[in-house]
Amino acid sequence: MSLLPSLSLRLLSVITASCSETESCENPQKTCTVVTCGFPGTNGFPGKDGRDGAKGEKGEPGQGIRGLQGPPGKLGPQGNPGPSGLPGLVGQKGDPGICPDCGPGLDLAEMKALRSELNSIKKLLLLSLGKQVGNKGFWTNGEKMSFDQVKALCTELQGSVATPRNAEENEAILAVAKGDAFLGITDMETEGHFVDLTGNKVAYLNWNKDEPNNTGNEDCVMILKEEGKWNDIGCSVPLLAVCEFPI
Ligand code: MFB
Ligand code: CA
Repeated sequence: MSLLPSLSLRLLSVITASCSETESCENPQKTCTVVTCGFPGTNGFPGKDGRDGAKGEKGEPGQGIRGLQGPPGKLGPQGNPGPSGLPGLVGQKGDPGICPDCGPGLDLAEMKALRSELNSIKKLLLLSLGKQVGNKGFWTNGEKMSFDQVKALCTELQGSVATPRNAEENEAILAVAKGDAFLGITDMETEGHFVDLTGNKVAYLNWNKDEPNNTGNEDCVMILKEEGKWNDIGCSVPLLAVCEFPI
């Protein structure tokens, strides 16, 4: 069936009267346009699908039945060790030790007697090998070593590096050492501020002429064998060890 007749009915007919070639179209009365409309056409064919629209808002959670709980997942990696626990309670007192060769333990009186005997032996050794001034004994092993080694030796023997508090003690140290020896005095903490090994400023000083001069950074103190005068000296210079002990 031709579409032409319906189309011709529906076609817009536009009749445009226009001026003849001999007349000017400048005169608006001479031209006009007439438009008549036909009946609306039928819907055309569906167009091609449009592009996807913008993503919509998130919907409300579904009202469906909650699924059953799945099986437990696989075992995770081992965690880090936790913090140490609180210290336990003090245990009960143990039974007295058993020493097959020991006699019965020493009682207090026996302990005191033993300590007194030990002190006597110490005093005897010091007097025979060293010098006593007041309640102090001075002793040397006759070996030269660094200042740190002298400190370690005297500490191990439960004494300390010889530190003269007066001229009499200074003379006794010189008599024991019979050579250049370290004293228990340094200015390691504060240059020029000489203190004993407990950090207390020393009151008695016996510097040699033009000493201390800190030649090449001297933080230790030696007693000079000639007159027992003092010189500041490097702590690693090997000098005689002299220890002092309470008597
Ligand atoms: C200096 C003394 C220094 C060294 C050096 C050999 O005295 O101050 O500590 O002992 O002699 C001149
Ligand atoms: Ca010096």
